[in-house]
Amino acid sequence: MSIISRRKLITTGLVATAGAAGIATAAHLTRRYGLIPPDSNGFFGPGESLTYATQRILTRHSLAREFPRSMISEKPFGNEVASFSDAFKHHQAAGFSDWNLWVDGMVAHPTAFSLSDLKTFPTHSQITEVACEEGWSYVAEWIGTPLVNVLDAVGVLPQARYVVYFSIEPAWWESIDMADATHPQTFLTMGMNDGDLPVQFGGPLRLRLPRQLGYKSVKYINHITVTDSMKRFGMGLGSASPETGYAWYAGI
Ligand SMILES: Nc1nc2c(c(=O)[nH]1)N[C@H]1C(S)=C(S)[C@@H](COP(=O)(O)O)O[C@H]1N2
Ligand SMILES: [Mo]
Repeated sequence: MSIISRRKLITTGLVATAGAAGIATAAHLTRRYGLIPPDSNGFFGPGESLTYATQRILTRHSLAREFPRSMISEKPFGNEVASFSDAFKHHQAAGFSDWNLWVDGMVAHPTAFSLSDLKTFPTHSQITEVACEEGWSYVAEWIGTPLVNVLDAVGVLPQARYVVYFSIEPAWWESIDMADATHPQTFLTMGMNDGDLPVQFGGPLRLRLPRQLGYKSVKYINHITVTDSMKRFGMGLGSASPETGYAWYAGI
């Protein structure tokens, strides 16, 4: 069967089973095609699997909306961070000259990148929206390098399935599948609106993921791990979010 007709079949199957009686069948289908989110056994169960699988099949390569420069929000809303850890304050006092991004796990060459190392990668910019699950949003220009460039530099092993990213602030960690990790709009961001990325917005380093809700765009990134399973991380549900009732996959 060709890829197209198989994809059509899966899609039709998923849509047809999305009705009242279909959730169990949908869960079965998603399992059969390996499209199971790490939190499929969590709070929302089969509903999450259905959302994730349907979006993966229908919109795997689609781009988040990009805006004209005139639409950049004049007063972007940066979530307040109540208090920073001493570790973060140390880096801040040093102007982030000693900030490192450790990249390890299922990679050929585990590497620690300084911010100036990261700035040697090709720089791109995107004008996209941050949308919080609580209902507010803003548009900004984000400047950085697509994550895929860094992944290519360290050599991701073929069995890799997820990229896990950690903030220096320990409560915040997330993961994404390889489709999102290698997506051209998934950025390691160091600049915003033509300047350095302000601390309030995640500086010195933030992962921007415009195809998912704001909470997946974790601030103060200092560690990335590539893995084939999310079972070993936290409660095994894919990220910190499902541990507090939010979906691992937050596609928009
Ligand atoms: N490290 C860290 N990353 C974070 C958060 C946070 O509190 N700490 N908040 C998240 C949430 S819930 C949202 S909606 C966005 C908010 O982005 P903003 O502060 O640029 O508006 O950042 C996300 N990333
Ligand atoms: Mo949020």
